[in-house]
Amino acid sequence: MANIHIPKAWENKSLKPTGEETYLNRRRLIKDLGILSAGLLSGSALLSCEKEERQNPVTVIREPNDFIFDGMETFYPATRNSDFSIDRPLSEEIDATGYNNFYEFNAPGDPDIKAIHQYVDFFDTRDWTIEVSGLTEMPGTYHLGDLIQQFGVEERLYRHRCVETWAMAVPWTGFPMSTLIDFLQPKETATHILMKTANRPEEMPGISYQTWWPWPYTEALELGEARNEVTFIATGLYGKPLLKQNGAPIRLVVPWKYGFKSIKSIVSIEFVNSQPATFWNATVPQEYGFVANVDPGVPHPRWSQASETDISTGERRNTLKYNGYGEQVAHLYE
Ligand SMILES: Nc1nc2c(c(=O)[nH]1)N[C@H]1C(S)=C(S)[C@@H](COP(=O)(O)O)O[C@H]1N2
Ligand SMILES: [Mo]
Repeated sequence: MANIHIPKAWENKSLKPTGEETYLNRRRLIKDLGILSAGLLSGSALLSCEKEERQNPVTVIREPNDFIFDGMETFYPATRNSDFSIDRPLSEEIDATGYNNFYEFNAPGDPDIKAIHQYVDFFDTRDWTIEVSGLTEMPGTYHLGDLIQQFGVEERLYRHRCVETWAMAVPWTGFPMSTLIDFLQPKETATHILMKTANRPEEMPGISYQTWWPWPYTEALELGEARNEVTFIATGLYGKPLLKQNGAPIRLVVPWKYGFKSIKSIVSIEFVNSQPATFWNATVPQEYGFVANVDPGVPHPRWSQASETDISTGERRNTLKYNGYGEQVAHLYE
């Protein structure tokens, strides 16, 4: 491997555009949703600060994932757990994998920050490990393959609601977070679980130019929330290992909270004894609370949260309190 220059994602101009039609459809959808993404955070103003001439390769990546461990493919597709079905049709796979939010891969000069799949090629998800530390009986470095082999995986259908008001419904594959927590045996003094995303400017173009954000991306849950039956660790989507734009190879899924809580590409887990600082909450606390439960009755300071737009159908529908998971989670907040 020595002496091989690996070009950064934004240096690679040789990729050929494919999937133009999908791209055009998506552009139309994005236009419909335009006001939302344009208004996302003060970041949109900052985004224009460094413009760079580049051709965007237009690809929707649906190829198999990078190697994670021998035999990974035998875990997909997984058996569906019928306790977690939903009231609405699933989003199209091409929309859930082509319309994303992942700030680490926002690219300089790209006005369309949803087409994350264009910038993920150099993100290396092979041989993934997770470092576990803090108030736990089981600190150490765990190989993702070992965790999947130990816990097994199942499929669950979940709604997803982004704080920017777009929404989808998708089949995740993975294991309950409670299974992982039971295995890691937090000490009695632990109150929260803190997670961090990979911080690799060489592979993630968004990190190297958005220097104003407090990388790495971090998120946290109170332990009762983390142990709730709904809280899921996803390693797959649509019956296949996760694609990079969706947070490969392992991410959190907390569907009763706004999407930013569902941290992607997790490299570390720490058990702590107080509410930790998290990426969006620390940066823009007046707009992004720590708890961040989906609530149509509580508007974002800059827009209503009463309704949402489906990324596949463009349908506008009313947002449900706790995104429809009240039966399972409301007791946590009483
Ligand atoms: N590390 C990291 N995780 C992240 C984000 C991010 O920018 N970085 N975006 C969040 C937001 S705002 C949403 S809505 C979801 C989007 O997940 P999806 O792209 O798989 O739909 O990922 C969340 N997880
Ligand atoms: Mo989001």
